[in-house]
Parts: sequence; structure tokens; C-alpha cells
Amino acid sequence: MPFWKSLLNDIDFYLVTDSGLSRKGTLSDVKCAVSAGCKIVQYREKDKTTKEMIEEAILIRKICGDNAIFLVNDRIDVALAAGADGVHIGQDDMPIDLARNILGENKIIGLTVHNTDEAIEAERKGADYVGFSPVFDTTTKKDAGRGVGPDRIQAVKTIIDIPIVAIGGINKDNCVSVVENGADSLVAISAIVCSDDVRRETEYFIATIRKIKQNP
Ligand code: 3NM
Repeated sequence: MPFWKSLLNDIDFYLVTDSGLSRKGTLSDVKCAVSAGCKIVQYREKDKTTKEMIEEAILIRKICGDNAIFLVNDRIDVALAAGADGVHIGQDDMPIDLARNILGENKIIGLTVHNTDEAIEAERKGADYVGFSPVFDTTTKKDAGRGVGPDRIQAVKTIIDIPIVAIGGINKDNCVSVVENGADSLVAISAIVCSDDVRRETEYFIATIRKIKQNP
């Protein structure tokens, strides 16, 4: 059984890399987050060549080891070349059933969804988790659209059984509402990679999320 099968149901804080925003670089961010206890890392890179991405992804694979699930955003080729545990794809990327044909049953596929219909479809087609977005307004992804508000997570939570990862405009001030509304995990890109202490911020998010899950 792949090591991630049990980890995926136990993720709190989810790191997504962003080399454009990062203060100390992607590899430093991954090292700090994993050493702080982050159990899932997504390599999201828009500005590098395929060769550069594969080289960096191989290093991230090593940092994650068996302590953190390692996924690649969009790029199934890079994920396979680097021995990642799977991919995260969007609604306009490769259809999930075709991605599954390429990756097989032992890899994770996460899919971004924006509403309950897309969430039901994602689970039906075999997604291992959904990324629900955008919860709040964000400037990190220019075409993300307006935030829908954390209460919309509740509707998704009641209709699917796979984990829900919330994303979009999440920070230390609003993360409690995200988990209280049913998110299993959350991404906070700028709140983490723009900080001068990624380890400390990751620890804060993990502790906050766990506290709410333990005392719902
Ligand atoms: N995807 P921040 S929003 C990568 O809506 C990404 O699908 C989104 O960054 C979506 O935490 C987003 O800094 C960026 O707001 C989230």
C-alpha cells in the first residue's frame, strides 16, 4: 500500500509552492514546511523549463521522503519523471479519467472544484481529494475570480466523502472560519511563502487547524 493512503485523511496544512512570491526560494520553503510537520506539498511552478522543473521536483521528492505526500500541479510528465505521489489538476486541465489512465490507481489525483456539482463529479470520477476555490479574494492567482465565502464549504462537505482542501485568500486571520465550515485542510500560499519564517508560520497553521478539529 502506498504510504500516502493513510496520510491523505490526516492532512492539516497543505503547502503549495510559488517561486515568484517566495522570499527564500521553493526548496527552502518545502524544507521548512515539512520540518514543521506539513504532510502534503504541491509543486506549482509556472516560470521554469520542463528540465528545470524535473530537477527541482526530484529534490522536493527527496525532502518529502515518506514524511509528506508530494504532488505536482498540472504536469503529469513532471510528476512521473520525479517520482511524485500524484498531481493536482484544474477543471481546464487533462480530464481526470485520462489522467487516471496515465497515472494508475496508486497515484493521487486532486481536482480543483468551485461548486457542489463539480465536487460530486470529481468524486464520481475518482478524485482522491478536491481543492475548493476560491474561498476568499486572492491576488496570487489572477484569474481565480471572487471569493465565495467559507460557508460554501459546508455544502460541499455534506455531499462528498473525499477530503476538502480550501484555497484562495486564506491567512492567519480567516483560517479558523475555513476549518469551522468543514475544510479538512487548507492552503495559504502568500501567507506562508511571503513570510520571513516559513517554519513558524506553518507550525501556527497546523496547530490552529488541529485545535479546531479536536474541539469542533
Ligand atoms: N488556485 P493565496 S487561488 C493556486 O482559485 C490558487 O483555484 C486558486 O494563493 C483557485 O493563498 C490560488 O496567496 C492562489 O491566496 C492562492
